Amino acid sequence: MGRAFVYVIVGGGVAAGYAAHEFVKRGVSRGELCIISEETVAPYERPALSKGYLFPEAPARLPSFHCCVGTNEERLAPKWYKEHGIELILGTRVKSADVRRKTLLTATGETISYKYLIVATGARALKLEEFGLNGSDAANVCYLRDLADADRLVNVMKSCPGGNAVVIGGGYIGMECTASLVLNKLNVTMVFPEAHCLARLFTPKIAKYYEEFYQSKGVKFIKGTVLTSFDFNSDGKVTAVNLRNSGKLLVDMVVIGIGIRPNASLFEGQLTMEKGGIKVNGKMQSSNSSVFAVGDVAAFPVKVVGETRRLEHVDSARKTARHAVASIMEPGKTGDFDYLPFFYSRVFTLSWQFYGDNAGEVVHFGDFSGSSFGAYWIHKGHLVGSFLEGGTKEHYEAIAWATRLKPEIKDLSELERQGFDFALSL
Ligand code: FAD
Ligand code: NAD
Ligand code: ISD
Repeated sequence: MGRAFVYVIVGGGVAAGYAAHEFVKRGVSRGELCIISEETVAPYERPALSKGYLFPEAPARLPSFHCCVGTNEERLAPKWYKEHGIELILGTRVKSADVRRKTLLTATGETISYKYLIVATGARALKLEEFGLNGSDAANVCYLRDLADADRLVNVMKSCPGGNAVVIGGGYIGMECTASLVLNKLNVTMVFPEAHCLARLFTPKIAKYYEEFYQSKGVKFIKGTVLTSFDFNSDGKVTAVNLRNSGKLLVDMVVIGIGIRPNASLFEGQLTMEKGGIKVNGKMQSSNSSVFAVGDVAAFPVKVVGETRRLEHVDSARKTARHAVASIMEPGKTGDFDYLPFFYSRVFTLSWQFYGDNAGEVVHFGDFSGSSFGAYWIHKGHLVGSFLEGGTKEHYEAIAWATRLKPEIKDLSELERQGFDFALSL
């Protein structure tokens, strides 16, 4: 049994939702497009899962955060796909792909063929077992990647009000989940191997600000160590977390955020890979001309840094998806993707944005004892990255613009003296 479509998107997350929106904007015909997703719901804004979804009061729930509300555009509820003749095949995993024959085989045994394929399979959370530990299946151990994980996290939080939570990992999931756990009145200890939180991006000075803010909310930090094992009770629940050279912590629940792996295995040996993902060109086209890759799974040329990168952030998922559709539907009019990396986070009352690349020397500016401060990164004599906490929309636009311009910086102390005004002056 089989069906044939002109366009198939495998994966039903953020990138799939924005790609579908772009297909409709560009005039896809009824019956031409299908999305196959392992998830049982239509594409939604994944960032909501570690923020509004975990609020103790009036939490966000679907259908309120289907794509594309994250960019203040229309909300694509399941009805929207039906109205536009887009086949949404949900709760269905693609188990193999044959790019030579242009076919996908689903776990339900259906063969789906395509003329153009967009791979939007995102990534999966790394499990403890991949580091030689066990306990991921315990009832009070949580990960956070999809809606099912978020529901589980909510239930576990509710099962131990006022209890002790340990968060393993000092990255994005660790920081955002810790804030949500505190709002839900858990006592949280964060454990991570690095010297400070969000080491992928933050400088020690920036990290110190957030760590002190978190400490003011009661969060404890145990840094420079890793989990070595769990203690379990007779029900298989985790009762304690054992740390390397840092003792034991009694716990009611554990949240793990130790990074991701792109879901690229369907195409290994068939498409060229780079940075753990599918390598694409500036049109988001892979080494097979009928296959495009977008979002977390795609390694694409980031012109502004002169490198191929795989970005794990929502803005890049949205824009790579739109660009792939433009490349497919209007190849003559679509140039190479020219993207300025953009990351952001919101925790407690704090909110920051980052643009560009965090390479080279750093110049901090603003009031680190107040509520608005930032940093510039200067590489090979040019400003290549900018960070700002507590800005307005106009302030963020100013640092984005300054970063995009890559101005020459001759004097770091003069840049430090001008601080944020430098971005405003361009
Ligand atoms: P995903 O959104 O992960 O979608 C992948 C889809 O593919 C899923 O539906 C999955 O089920 C499906 N799939 C995978 N394999 C198969 C298969 N074989 N068959 C069928 N379907 C398959 N970024 C930010 O910039 N800011 C934020 O605040 C932010 N918050 C986040 C909060 C959380 C909790 C998480 C997990 C991520 C967050 N991110 C954030 C990152 C951002 O959500 C991702 O970069 C983005 O979702 C990537 O989009 P994607 O479509 O590539 O992958
Ligand atoms: P991450 O890469 O941001 O952080 C992983 C963290 O895991 C590291 O900082 C480190 O502290 C820790 N770690 C690594 N190995 C470890 C080990 N052996 N033991 C203990 N800790 C270890 O990944 P994440 O926080 O898991 O986030 C998952 C994905 O979700 C990422 O792609 C991230 O970009 C995305 N996300 C983004 C946002 C945002 O942009 N605001 C928010 C949430 C999630
Ligand atoms: O980009 C985002 C983000 O941070 C969210 O929480 O999209 C979602 C939506 O705004 C939630 O409705």
